[in-house]
Amino acid sequence: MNEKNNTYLEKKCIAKSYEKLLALKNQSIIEFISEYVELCNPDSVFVRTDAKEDIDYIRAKTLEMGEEIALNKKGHTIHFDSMKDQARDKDNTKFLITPEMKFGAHINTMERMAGLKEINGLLKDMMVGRQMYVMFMCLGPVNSDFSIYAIQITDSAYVSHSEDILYRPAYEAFKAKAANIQFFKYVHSAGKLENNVSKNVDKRRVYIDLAAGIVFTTNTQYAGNTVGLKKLSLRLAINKADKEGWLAEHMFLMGVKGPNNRKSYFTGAYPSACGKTSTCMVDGESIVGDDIAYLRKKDGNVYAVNVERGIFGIINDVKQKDDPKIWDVLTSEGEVIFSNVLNVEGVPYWQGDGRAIPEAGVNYSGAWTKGKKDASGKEILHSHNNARYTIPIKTLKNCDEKLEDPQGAKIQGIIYGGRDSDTWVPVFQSFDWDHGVVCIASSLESETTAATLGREGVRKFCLMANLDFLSIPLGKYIQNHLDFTKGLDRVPVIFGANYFLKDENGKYLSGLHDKRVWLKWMELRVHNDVGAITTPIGMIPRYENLKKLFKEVLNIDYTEALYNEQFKIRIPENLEKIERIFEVYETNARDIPEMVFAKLDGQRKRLLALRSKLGDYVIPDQL
Ligand code: SPV
Ligand code: MN
Repeated sequence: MNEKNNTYLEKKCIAKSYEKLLALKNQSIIEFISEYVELCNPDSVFVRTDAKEDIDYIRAKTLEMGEEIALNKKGHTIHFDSMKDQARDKDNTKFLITPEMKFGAHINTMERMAGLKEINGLLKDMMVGRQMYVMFMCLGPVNSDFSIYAIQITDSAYVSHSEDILYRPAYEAFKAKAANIQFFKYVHSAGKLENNVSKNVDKRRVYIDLAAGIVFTTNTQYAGNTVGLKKLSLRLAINKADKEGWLAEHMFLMGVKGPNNRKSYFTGAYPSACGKTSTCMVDGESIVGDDIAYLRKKDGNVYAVNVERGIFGIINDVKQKDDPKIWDVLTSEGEVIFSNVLNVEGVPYWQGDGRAIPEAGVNYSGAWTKGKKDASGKEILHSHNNARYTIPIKTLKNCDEKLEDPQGAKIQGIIYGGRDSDTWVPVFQSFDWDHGVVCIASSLESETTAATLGREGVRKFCLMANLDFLSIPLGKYIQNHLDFTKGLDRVPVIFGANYFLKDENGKYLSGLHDKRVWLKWMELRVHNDVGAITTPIGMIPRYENLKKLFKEVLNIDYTEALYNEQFKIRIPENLEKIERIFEVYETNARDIPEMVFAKLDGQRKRLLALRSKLGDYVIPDQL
């Protein structure tokens, strides 16, 4: 690096930031930051260490710059994203690839040099008039086998603040490791702002340069696009995990209590808006994390950590009655960022909060009154479908003690759940690991909801709820899962879950809280404490075990009639599902493990054999 760069960086650095960088004794960090200071040309650079005063500085900046507005409760703020910037932008999220990188269908890619040219063009002088924040962070607990370090560069105080709530600070870890540290890199600029929101959303880009381990993001503020350590890291981590023999997953991590104070840890992968966060927050159990987990093999077992220490959760339908734990946090003093909800004189309102919808307030569309329409004449809801809260997990009363354990939690079960109105039973267990990986995890589908654009109830293929983030070919990803448990002493048990099964009149067959019972059943199954009924799709609960659990957990008299309706094997629908999944994999057949076709075919044969014996719909009693 030349003298000129050093001097330039030093000149831009404020509040001892340059000294903070030098103290890291790592030339590659200085070079990385210098490169983007020169390109983006911020007025000043602030380096955030782990010190409280630095964290407070960023919090104060969010208010000073207007990216967040203080609400009435101490520690509560509200942030808005542009009306056109309310979710992850899948179309403009691309992997920059070189000719030897093969990704196959389902993954959005772009030629690397063209992508770098475009993004460098966009970033040029993008931070003029603004301050650049440099953050040193860690994915997973610091100083653990799971830790991955990361540097975030951003011109958004809101992004920095969110990252502080969601991830562990690691300036001291960077300092201790000096030149021996490897890290992911993120460069973000919100671009031109108008009323504090990104103006040029048409130039929103999320470009992932796997070769350099850098993700670039421009012209957006929505956290799913901008907070580097969240979904941008998941994409880098899946690629890194592939090379190193572990798994990076879109999964919650939770403890489930069994008899005699036993606690068993589960991870669970569910597509967005399919019950992932609400499952790991259920009453009576404990939460380690709600979104991203890393899984590694150690001493013959699988262990997992939560990559995060906070939650960026959907706030829709959070009610005092149904979600008392999260309600408590959202209505008590403490650090909370609300995004894209309605602000009525310092009080936040959201959809399905159990309160009357106010007549007027301020939301992501500006001043809002009931009935306000957007440019296309569509009514603007008071709070967005994808409105969110950002909170530290430790503020939840049911936060699990494993949250900061560098060893992680030993995993007994893995759950895959989708939104499925007519095929899967509410809960079932795979015959073994391979069957679970193929016929549950790799067969996961989910129906679109009113919360996403387009027609409702359209089934979408949703491999392990991780398809949006895959940075390796589908077949390789599945093969890694098949290989993962080879040689282990104890292999986690794979379960399928479906909270959205409906009867012929379109009425949900499960209650909102039934998932608490399904969790208890799975906990008993991983210890072989209850039996199960073998069906062509896997093992399902016995009526008497569920009846007892419904009484104990929910004080509900669970009837055999409801059990038969919920757990009948729907053979035509299951066969159709297998055809759909076959089709997905046949279009990529070259890369797909033979095991996938073999297991799907085995399941098809079992279903056909049962149908020829007992007809299309088979209740558990008949088995
Ligand atoms: C999801 O959509 O899966 C989320 C929110 O967890 S985002 O940060 O947008 O990915
Ligand atoms: Mn998620």
